[in-house]
Amino acid sequence: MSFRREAHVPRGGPDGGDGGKGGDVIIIADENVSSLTNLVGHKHWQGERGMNGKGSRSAGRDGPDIELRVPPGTLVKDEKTEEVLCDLDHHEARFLAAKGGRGGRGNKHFATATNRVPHEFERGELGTSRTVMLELKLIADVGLIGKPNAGKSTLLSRLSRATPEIADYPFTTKYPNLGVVRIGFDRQFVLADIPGLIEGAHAGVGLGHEFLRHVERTKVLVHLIEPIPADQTDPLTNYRAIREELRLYDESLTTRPELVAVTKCELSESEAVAEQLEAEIGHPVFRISAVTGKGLPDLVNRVFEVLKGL
Ligand SMILES: Nc1nc2c(ncn2[C@@H]2O[C@H](COP(=O)(O)OP(=O)(O)OP(=O)(O)O)[C@@H](O)[C@H]2O)c(=O)[nH]1
Ligand SMILES: [Mg+2]
Repeated sequence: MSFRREAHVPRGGPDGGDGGKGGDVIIIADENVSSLTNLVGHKHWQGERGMNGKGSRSAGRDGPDIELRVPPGTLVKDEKTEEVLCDLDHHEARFLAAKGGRGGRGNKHFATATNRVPHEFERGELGTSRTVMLELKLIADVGLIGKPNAGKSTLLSRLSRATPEIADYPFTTKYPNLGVVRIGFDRQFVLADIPGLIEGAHAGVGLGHEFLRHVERTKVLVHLIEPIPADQTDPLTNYRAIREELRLYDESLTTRPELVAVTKCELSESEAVAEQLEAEIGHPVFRISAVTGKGLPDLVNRVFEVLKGL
């Protein structure tokens, strides 16, 4: 509340300016951020307070907003109900996590014909506060799928700078790994190594169920088939089993573009397996070897073409 007081201006009238708005807390997806680690350890984020209004009709400055930058693919969930409040799925997507309070109005707003000396003014509102959970879902262009031990992690490590764990036993990979596959100077795609899928994965068996969610978010699938599985299973049966898991989990996954590759093709048995698969699915199957590097450029180029065509 303020009144204009100045020499030679009798009864200058009310001139209390408005208070500034409090700063918001905004969560923004930014493709230059690759993980949530920079938010770990810091639990409270508060927009700055707006400044008070002053005399001479001067309004208080708004408090600056706080912007939390997170990788695209971050889900904002309600802490209690775990309801998804926002899916920040693309660069620059924004979510207003907590709104700063509105500034109060100064007494100049309260002048009327009958009340020319208003002593009324408003106090600023309190801002809102909210507790949210941030969860990063990966967004890869291409997902590597297949039975455990098919050679998925090895392939990812050959094609990108990712360093997933590799071993000659099933279920080596417990969490998806991401790698950027570069072709020449200016073309690239993001490849995800997804933990091995087994029968019943759609219903939660093995590690599969949780990771079928990640498969769902990829645009192209590369299905790897091991020619001589250590568990003596039949490669063709394995191929069909994975396709069936995809179908049971989500029918729409069966129409997602899929490239099929027989791995470990430096082993002599692999050619017969590739031919059988081609007969079954009616289109060419890649023969690749992460050991010799054979077939890798062909596969990568084809993946890139399919992505470009989408
Ligand atoms: N001979 C040969 N062995 C390979 C090739 N690629 C992978 N392997 C071997 O196959 C085994 C399994 O490879 P991984 O890359 O761990 O298989 P994965 O599909 O990621 O397996 P999970 O993570 O358990 O699902 C390892 O012993 C690899 O060394 C290949 O091209 N030729
Ligand atoms: Mg693996």
